[in-house]
Amino acid sequence: MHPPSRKDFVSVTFAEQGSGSYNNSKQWRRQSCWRKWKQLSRLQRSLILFTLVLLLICGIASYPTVTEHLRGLTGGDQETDRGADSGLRPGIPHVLPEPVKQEAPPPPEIPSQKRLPHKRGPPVLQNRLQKKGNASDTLVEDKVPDGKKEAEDVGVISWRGAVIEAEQGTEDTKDEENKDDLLAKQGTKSPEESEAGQLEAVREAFRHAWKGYKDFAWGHDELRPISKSYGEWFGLGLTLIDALDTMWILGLKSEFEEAKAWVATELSFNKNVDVNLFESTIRILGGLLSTYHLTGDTLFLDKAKDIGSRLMPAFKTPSKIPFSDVNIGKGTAHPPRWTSDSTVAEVTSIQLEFRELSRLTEDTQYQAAVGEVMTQVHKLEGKLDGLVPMFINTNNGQFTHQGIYTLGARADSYYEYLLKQWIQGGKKEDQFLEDYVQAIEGVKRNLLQKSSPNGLTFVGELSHGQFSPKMDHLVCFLPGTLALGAHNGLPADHMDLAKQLMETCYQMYVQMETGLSPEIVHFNMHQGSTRDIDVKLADRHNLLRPETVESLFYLYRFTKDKKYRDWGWEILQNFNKYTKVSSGGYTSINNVRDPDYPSPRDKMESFFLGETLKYLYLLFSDDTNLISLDQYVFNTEAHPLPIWPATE
Ligand code: DMJ
Repeated sequence: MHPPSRKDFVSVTFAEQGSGSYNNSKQWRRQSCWRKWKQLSRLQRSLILFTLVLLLICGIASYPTVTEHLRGLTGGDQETDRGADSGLRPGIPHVLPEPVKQEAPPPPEIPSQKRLPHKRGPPVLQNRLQKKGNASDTLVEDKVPDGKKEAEDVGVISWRGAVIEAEQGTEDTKDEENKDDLLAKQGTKSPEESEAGQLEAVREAFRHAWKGYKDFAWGHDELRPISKSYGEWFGLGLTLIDALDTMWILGLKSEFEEAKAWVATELSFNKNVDVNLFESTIRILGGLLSTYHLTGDTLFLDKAKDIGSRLMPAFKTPSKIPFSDVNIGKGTAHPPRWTSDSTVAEVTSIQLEFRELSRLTEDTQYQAAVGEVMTQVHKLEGKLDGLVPMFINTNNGQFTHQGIYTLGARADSYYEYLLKQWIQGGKKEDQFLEDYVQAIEGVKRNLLQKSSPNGLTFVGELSHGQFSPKMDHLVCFLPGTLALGAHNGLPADHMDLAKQLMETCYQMYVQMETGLSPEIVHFNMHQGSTRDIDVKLADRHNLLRPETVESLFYLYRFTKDKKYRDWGWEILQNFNKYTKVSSGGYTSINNVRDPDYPSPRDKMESFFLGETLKYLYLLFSDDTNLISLDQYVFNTEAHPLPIWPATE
């Protein structure tokens, strides 16, 4: 017998046999399983089905923890404070009725090297991050602890996100057990650096952030420092414009000049692009107006007039309550896709800027448009002791989604702008003052509580009569605003409250393992609690927000109490330690509770340069004439606008 040729063997005999026997055995197995199943008694079959259903339910029950964590890691693409940030929509109110929970016992301390990889986020996200990033740009620890090894197995780079210079080291050991000791200790901590050294440290931080923006995101909206790229929101050079007056105030002349050249030659608002009315007003219009005032350069005034007039179509609504979005190229405006509502804080926090534009241009249309909004909101039903709901309808001008009251996202700067419009206009417009004072009384009556065990004063939220001990970091603007009010003659107890809330906002930083505050905290109120502050998994991120250092600036200016400066210094050091990216820029992070892996989000918000670093600089400066609070009022994006002279 001749052996079969190689061709026959492979293509006919072996291949057919192979595939045939595979299919046959699969079919055979299926049939045999089915036969066995049919041979079982009804009881046996029911038992097996019951067990399977039980397993399925267990699986589903453990799922929310994972999804919650996922939500925290992914977030919205544009995370600001108005809800687009947290992916929230009016139909899903941000403040859900939340019963006061029984305090769970504190979780046992897990040594960092024993932490499970799931704490660092799902592998799919980690991989994506790693691919986008460049490992060579992040500091890799020499010795990788066990926990890190696990993380690397699923594709995580060992990231610290920080250039830690010797003099920037900070105490990161937190005495979790003894909060009394902790509070006492923190009050006595004092930096060694001189005023000049601290000012230079802020300048240095700015230069580092600017280097990242310049190298990888020049002319774009936001730097993505890990991936060395940029993100676009409006496509208008948002970070550059937001940072203009900061550079001026910090004395960074060459940086300012190159940015100014870009504004002169590249910045055009004649673009077919949808912008958010509030965000572009506070960052772009506000930034250009303040830079005009500081420099006297009409380039910035001309640009301010251009963007201001292009935003006006937003006010063409049946109620004159503006739409949230404007196409500045087409001159059309519209609400978000899913509703005809606007956010209350957004429509009531554009007034300082448009009022100033009217004063400068002697064109009353801007002031009239934003004044109409305030007049209507003043008269509306649906407030609780001066506290406003979070949404307002652009068709009928009424509040919607009523019954929820917060000083956080979607309502915060309404209160700030009541006081600041009164100050801007020379303290003559009594309606603003009345509404502000009434609202602060409303806060005291409805939202103010103390935590346990240390009695931290905090501002919670109210949802349909139910109190929630939840406080956004955004609320930390309030100590500064209260102090500003007291400085302008409002009752002394506003200052007392400012000081108490300032302490609380500081504790939101210092009680975290990184010394940086999470986005949202929950306070414990039950006697016997062992700690004051809890943080949910989804709320552990830090976006480099300014509110606490903003308030520290006001408190220091008015009291000269050194501790506020010391607290700001600690915060700056922790930004340097956990958010500074070696190739340039700072990044928001996902987890303020994990100093070993804060988990970079790969985004530097424009307000880090526009606000956070500016307020830190002003905090460390003893020159009270550097943006005197008797001559300027800061808009909600930290752009100083002049207080109008008494003669006007
Ligand atoms: C900034 O855009 C402004 O400070 C605004 O009022 C609140 N959100 C960010 C900073 O957190």
